[in-house]
Amino acid sequence: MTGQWKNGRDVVREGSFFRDISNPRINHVRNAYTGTSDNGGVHSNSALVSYPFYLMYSRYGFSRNVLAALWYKSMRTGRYYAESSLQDVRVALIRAAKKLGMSSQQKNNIRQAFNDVGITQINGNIHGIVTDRDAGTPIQGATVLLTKENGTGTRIGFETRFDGSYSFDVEYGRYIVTVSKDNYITFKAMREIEEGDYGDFANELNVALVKEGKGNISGTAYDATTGNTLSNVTVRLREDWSVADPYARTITTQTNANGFYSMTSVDAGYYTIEASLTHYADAFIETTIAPGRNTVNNIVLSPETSGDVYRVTLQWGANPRDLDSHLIGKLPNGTNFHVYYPSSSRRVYYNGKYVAILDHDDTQGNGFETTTFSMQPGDTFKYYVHWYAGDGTWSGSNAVVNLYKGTNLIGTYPVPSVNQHGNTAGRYWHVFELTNGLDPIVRGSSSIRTTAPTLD
Ligand SMILES: [Ca+2]
Repeated sequence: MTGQWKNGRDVVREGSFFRDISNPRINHVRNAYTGTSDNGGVHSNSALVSYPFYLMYSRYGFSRNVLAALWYKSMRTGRYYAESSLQDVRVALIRAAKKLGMSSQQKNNIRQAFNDVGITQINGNIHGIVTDRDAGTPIQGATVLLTKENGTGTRIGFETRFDGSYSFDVEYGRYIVTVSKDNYITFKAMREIEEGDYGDFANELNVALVKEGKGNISGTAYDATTGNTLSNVTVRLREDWSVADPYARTITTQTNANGFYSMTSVDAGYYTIEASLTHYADAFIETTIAPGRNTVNNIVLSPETSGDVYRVTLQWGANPRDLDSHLIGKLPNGTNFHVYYPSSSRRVYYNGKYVAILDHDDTQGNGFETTTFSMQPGDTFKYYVHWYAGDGTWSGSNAVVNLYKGTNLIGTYPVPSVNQHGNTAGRYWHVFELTNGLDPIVRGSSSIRTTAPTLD
């Protein structure tokens, strides 16, 4: 590409071309073709997507190679379908830039190129329910505030509704979410909201407020695959949920020879547990210490694996007694596999190599289950959790699923906020489906249903 931006110049007569990408007739949404010919002018209106490419090159200093990588990535990870809008392209490119590790400046330049043609930003959504941790009842009239993390202003407030719910549509950014209410300790968490975080991508943050007092926290650290306890794990309790505050109060301890740690008489509040041990992926757990109670947070650490191995861990609280991990997919010969607890179904091999192994399962409360698997390009696997037995509710299970690729944590899925027993709400938690490629595409459809997912 040496400044040649004329589409089709080699296939039509000398000196002619179809469209000049550097100077298209349709260069802004306001002069888009809106008639019915050519299926709504798909060819001439396509300039609204190709012109930002040119602007990123000519106006915002992206190299052609970077743009090629960006567009390619967006095609692989974007949510494109027949009804995709121009804004979906913008959202897909920003998501791709994020996956490529581009800087904020580069992402802003992408946004600017789309603004230049009139494809403006769309908001993302965050919503949740605020409850009293002790009583489990919704809190009406709690103040939920969203403040841009860099402190440059955007500050949006909301009072929770009668059912404790709140919902915001906000522009992209990293936000500090605070939830306050008289007589309760103020809650604080960092959440990143990206453009187009709607539907399956919407952010859910449920908050159970506690009152002042002292509580204890304890737990045991385990190897995710062997189930053995781990000693000398560094366990750091850090104030607030995932807020990058260098002045946050921290308390640090280590697990003993039995893998056990405990901290007593800790101020009630909201904390992030950061656990680390050499040759294991770091683990992060957002937790709450309630006054007069002992909070149990076991720590499940995933041993290092090679970069193309996936591992999924499921952890849950005292109730229900027994949740089960299920992984389904197709083998290269077209037959289906299903990896779960029966001894004959714990391992699947293909051509002498393993596809998936249920490394660890539990049948009692405060358990964890681990499945390790490898995928071929283009494979799609689905992961779900079955409520096998026990009391309580889905929300009260405190279940969380973590997905690793190598030592990178690529997804965390808290259980959906369904305040019902599995018998009432459904016994199947559809957690995610994963399509393997240069970049894995994970859809966190996360919902409770009455039937298990099936393979297409
Ligand atoms: Ca189980």
